[in-house]
Amino acid sequence: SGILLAAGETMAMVAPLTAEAVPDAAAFRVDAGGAESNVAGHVAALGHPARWVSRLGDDPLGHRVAAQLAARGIDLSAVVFDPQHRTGLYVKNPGRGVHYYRDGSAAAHLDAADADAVDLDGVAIVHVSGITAALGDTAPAFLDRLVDRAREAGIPVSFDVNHRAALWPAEAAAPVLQGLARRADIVFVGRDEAETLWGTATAADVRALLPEVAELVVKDGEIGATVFEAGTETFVASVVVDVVEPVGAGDAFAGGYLAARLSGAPADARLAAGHARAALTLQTTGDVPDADIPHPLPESEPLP
Ligand code: KDG
Repeated sequence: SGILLAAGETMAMVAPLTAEAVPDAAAFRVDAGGAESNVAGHVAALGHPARWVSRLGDDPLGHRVAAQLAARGIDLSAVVFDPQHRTGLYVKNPGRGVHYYRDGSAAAHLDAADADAVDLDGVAIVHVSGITAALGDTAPAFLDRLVDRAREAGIPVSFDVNHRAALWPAEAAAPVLQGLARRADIVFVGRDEAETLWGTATAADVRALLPEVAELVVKDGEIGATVFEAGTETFVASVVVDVVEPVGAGDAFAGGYLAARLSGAPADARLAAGHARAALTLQTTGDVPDADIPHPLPESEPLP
């Protein structure tokens, strides 16, 4: 099958353990949170080799993020610890959005030379996202160079559009994210996300906008997802669950889908695998399913 290589920023994520608001919550988890490493974690959990490439600050949160990702079975051998810049942080306020503390982070200093240093031997899929295109001055060049190198090596590029409105407005993001999608072989985009960016209403409209993408996956939340490939169109309905907190579900979907693709599964099985991972992730305030968190929280004990 080969390695899934994912690249992009991962931050320390602070989230209430239950779906309470941050000002009121009694207990929190501090885990690793980043779209691309989330995908790598799902792929690893499903039994495929996954590597994550990025920079972390050489600080306690950076080392915690690394430990958490390693415990998910992700290969971190290519991660650089940057002594000059901090690990980014993000705070999840369940049902109310996310707050970033990431300006000038170590990962925002990824650059084209970092992309040149990436070892693509044995890599079957390179997975990136539009978040990197919105980070700092040099990270967009990292993303561009990595996509170019994968294409030159004949390695399929998987691109999750991942427009983050807190990083850049839709008007600025729309042409950049469309251009990146055009250069990818596999594209994940939300139907509503595409509507915000490009004004498309239906999955078929998104297909009409991106006809050259070999494998275009349009996700429509709790309804289902459609993959367009080789003149065919396959729709599979989402799994119905009680949603605790939605952030991370898109990455879970991509991870499940890509793991199934590495196994050679057909379109309907790829979509079903995506929905299955998303369903698990929707049931936690974390970015990934609780079962994948290395340190189960002990029952509280009184002080001696
Ligand atoms: O998809 C989940 C991500 O949004 C989360 O992990 C944080 O990477 C992140 C980002 O930039 O929003």
